[in-house]
Amino acid sequence: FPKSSRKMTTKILTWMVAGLLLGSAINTFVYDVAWVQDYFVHGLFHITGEIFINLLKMLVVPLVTFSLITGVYGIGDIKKLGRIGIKAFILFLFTTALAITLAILVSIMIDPGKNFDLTQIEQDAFVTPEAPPLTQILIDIVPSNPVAAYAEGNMLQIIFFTILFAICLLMIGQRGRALAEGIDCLNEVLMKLVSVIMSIAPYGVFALMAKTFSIQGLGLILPIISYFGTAILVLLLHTMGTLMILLKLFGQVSLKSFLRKMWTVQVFAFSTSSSNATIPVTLRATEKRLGIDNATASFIVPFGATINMDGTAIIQGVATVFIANVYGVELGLIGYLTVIGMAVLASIGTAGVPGVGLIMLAMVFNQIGLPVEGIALIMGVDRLLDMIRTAVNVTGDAVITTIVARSENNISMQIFNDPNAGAPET
Ligand code: DAS
Repeated sequence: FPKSSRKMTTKILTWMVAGLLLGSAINTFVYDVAWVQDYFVHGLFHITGEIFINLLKMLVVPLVTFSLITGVYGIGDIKKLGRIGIKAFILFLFTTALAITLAILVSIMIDPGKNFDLTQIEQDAFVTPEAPPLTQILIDIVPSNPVAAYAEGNMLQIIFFTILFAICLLMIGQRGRALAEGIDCLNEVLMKLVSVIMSIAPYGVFALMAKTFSIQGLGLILPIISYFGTAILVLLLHTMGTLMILLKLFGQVSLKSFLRKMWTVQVFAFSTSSSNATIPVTLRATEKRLGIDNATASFIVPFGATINMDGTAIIQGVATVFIANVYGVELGLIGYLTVIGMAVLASIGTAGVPGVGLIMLAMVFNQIGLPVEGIALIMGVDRLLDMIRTAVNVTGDAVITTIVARSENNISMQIFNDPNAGAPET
């Protein structure tokens, strides 16, 4: 495991457990002591936690905007988008939509967080806004004033306008290069900002866990375990079920050979929690071990790392059902359809760096009217889930690269089926 990532994971988990234990101790022994409430639970812990959540929310609009423009512009040439790009783009959206739909269906069946009686304080503080009719949601996707959409953080309108802007930037060719390079640099700045904010994640997680467990008590552990277990179950079902079925059906390749050659990529993604960081590893594996030609792999893999995040969409689906259950919110069919749309769009707009799934969760919650503060309940286990969902994200990228390469006959089945082809030097 890359040392930095392992260190960060250990640090977040340590502070998470510390916050959980301190909060539970406060809840058990001194919850009625006024000054503990005032100076700690609703003082230090509340302020620190809220600041950290605001830091996450602060990133959503610029992160989605610059990552989207960079990702779409990265296609390189609208003509190049052509057959291969269109096939990959459609498959990316299709698998992500399947992932989030599976997540919601399984979550509704398991119902993590149901009947957990969030203390009245938090439940009353939250009033479910009326969900607009689906026709209105569709009409409202198109911003009448994009500047207002950015100012208000209206994510559906921002994503709509940004994708349109990025495609037109691509279409003006050389004229747009300077602007594209500037935006690419802004995207780099945002990636750095994400890693800076993630560096204080341990303290944000500690404060949120300490406050949440002070109020809710140890009883909250079971719903969180049910959330974590549901998320892992869906991530596994999607990776070993949906993706493998699609690979067999449309790729007609040996699943055993694929998995044996891709597991090092999955381990690298797991340990870095970053699809972007794993791009070079995914590229090497798809070209040298799976036998996919360079042009196809070098186009689809980075494209997928930017806009294809099945694992992230799954977590958004499970987290939405969990938080809706805990806060007693009935989402209804419109609500779930909005979540599916938002999660697919959010996965397009999210860059492959650690922790962005959590940032995009704030966007999904905002859009469907769930309290963003609910993120506090699941933030403690998010780092572990980030590692797993990132491995799912890159697996999805590799599956679609293989399917498209097979359909274009841009893959050497001799290399693909050779167990030693491109094996990393021992
Ligand atoms: N860590 C992100 C990635 O690199 C996924 C996420 O945060 O959801 O794919």
